[in-house]
Amino acid sequence: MTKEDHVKHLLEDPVYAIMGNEELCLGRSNIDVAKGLIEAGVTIIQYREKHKKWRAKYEEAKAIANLCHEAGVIFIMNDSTDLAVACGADGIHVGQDDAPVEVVRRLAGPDVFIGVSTNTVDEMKQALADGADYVGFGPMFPTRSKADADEVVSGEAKAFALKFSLPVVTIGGISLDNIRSLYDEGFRSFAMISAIVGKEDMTKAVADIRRILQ
Ligand code: TZP
Ligand code: MG
Repeated sequence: MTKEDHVKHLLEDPVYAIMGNEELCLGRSNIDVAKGLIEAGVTIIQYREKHKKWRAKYEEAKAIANLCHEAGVIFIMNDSTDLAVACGADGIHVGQDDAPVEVVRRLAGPDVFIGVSTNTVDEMKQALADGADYVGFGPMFPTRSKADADEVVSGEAKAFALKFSLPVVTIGGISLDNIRSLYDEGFRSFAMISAIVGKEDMTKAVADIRRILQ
């Protein structure tokens, strides 16, 4: 699949699973979580590990990237361009304090898609101007999975996001109880940590999410 196919897929499959750190995954290892997500039919997986050393992240992310690619699943690396390139990630997701899109593009080349975390209208406009391929947008609701999360997005930013020209992946506090309301507002892509990898039965969690979006 090309970069364009990958980005298109973000809007075709609403479920974007983020792995979180292992403590958000009920003690399961990242590898086991990735296997479980693939078994659950998730097709977009982001590796987001804030605590381990580079070598440990590299070893497990490389293994997870291989599992994803064997299964035809899109693999996205959070934060680190070097890890993304080293593991053959399809996409890289950077925050406002990570490497700028232009630098990520220069290091990773033209075939990798780049997502940027945004919270405001200005950040979305900047991501577009910088050449991002999609934006993460949130938090939509309060979240306990990210200690330094921004304020919940404003109504103005939401209205802008719904008309934005780049794919918008919503994030932050999304659960079975509120995902349908976002869908009904017009959002089509939902990144989740606790609602998926924080559940004992990830297959059921993903199936429940898909059912509620039908
Ligand atoms: N970025 C903004 S909110 C958030 C991240 C990584 C945490 C999302 O986790 P959850 O458990 O889906 O609220
Ligand atoms: Mg980051």
